[in-house]
Amino acid sequence: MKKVMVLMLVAVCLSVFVSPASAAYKDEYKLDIVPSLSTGWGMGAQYFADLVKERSEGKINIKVYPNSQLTTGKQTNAFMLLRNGTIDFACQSTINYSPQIPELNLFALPFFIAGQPDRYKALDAITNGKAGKLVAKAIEDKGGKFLCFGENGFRELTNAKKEIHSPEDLQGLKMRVVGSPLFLDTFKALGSNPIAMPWSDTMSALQQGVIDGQENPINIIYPNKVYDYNKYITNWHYMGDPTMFVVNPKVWESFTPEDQELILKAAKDAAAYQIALARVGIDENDGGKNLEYLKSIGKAPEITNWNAELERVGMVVTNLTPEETQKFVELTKTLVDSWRKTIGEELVKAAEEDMAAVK
Ligand code: X2X
Repeated sequence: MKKVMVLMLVAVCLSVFVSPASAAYKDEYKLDIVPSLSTGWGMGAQYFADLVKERSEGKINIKVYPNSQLTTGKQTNAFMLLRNGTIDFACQSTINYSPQIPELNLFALPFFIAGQPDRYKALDAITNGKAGKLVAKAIEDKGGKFLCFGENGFRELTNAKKEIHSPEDLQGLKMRVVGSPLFLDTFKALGSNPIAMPWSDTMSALQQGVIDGQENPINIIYPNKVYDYNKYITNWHYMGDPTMFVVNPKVWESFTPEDQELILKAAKDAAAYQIALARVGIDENDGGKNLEYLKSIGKAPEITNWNAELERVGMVVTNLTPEETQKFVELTKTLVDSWRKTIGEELVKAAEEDMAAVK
């Protein structure tokens, strides 16, 4: 009799644990992003959440928390919070995870990708190539489930004081950068006065004149109306800034294989959208393919020529000549060499090979 009772108890316990995984799904999964929902980054993240909800028929509900709400403004702590489960999902910039995952500094090496004949082809070669696999592995080794790369965009320079054509023009300017050491090194090497600051404080710092300028992709600059305080933009494309769709590994394991597949597919679709948004009207060599793609998914953008639009809202747009760019490259060469070691020779070499293969 006692044995039967024990067996029955075991059966009851098991039924609780072995019940369909979906029963254990959370009511809401929190997804972390740094900027607002009106940026290309934010729109891509929201599209991901929408696709997952729609395709899972409401079973998986991801909520996008913009403006670094989940990290209370401390965007460079974001990976730790994903790892410890405070954050379930993220669409994050490699820059913000780089303090914990040094390999991610690869993308921020100044002029490493921009120095290639076609910077977009070069970036794709890395994210889809050997280097991209090594980066994904570095994230997984540190405790994040990697899904795919999206895109924030190539980062450009804005300021309130003057047109920047050369490092001399940057001398002494107070430039806001992300709190990641490579950015401080780069902006010091160029002769400016870099100030590390979260994005959430940047617009008010620009407004108050605490800083003269900042660097970000046009996709962040425009929706935040940086042009209200910074009249000048220099398109120097000095680093490519991919985003990464990632999940807390325990959360990932809690999904059925079918739902994992659904989520991965949605992340890839959302990433394709985010990448096209980061490039349309900016990539001068895309032959119209980004616009075509956005039209094909019913998401044609309003603005298809960004330089013209930035001028329309009052900015002075400076496009550097190759000779002008070269001066910035020369001043950052030594730091690129020293950062190669921090990032890892194997990874940097893999990226160079990936890029060389598409030249
Ligand atoms: O802080 C920034 O500059 C931003 C919004 O681009 C990132 O999160 C890397």
